[in-house]
Amino acid sequence: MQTENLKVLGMTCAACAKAAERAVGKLDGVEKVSVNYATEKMNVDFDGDKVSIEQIKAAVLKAGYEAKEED
Ligand code: 9UX
Repeated sequence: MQTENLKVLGMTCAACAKAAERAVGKLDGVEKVSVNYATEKMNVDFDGDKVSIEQIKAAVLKAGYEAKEED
């Protein structure tokens, strides 16, 4: 299991954070995801053998937001 912190751009309300969480949370291999609307941060625990950070970023983009690696 690995953990990553991403910056999420484009969220305009707290429900956006929940929508982004749902989009990432349904990916196979994602163990746990939480998005903080106020800080625009996503913390995601995932199995790198099943899902890549690129796939996670793509899921966020498809949901209407943009995730960036910056740590
Ligand atoms: Mo946050 Mo609402 O976008 O559609 S403004 S979920």
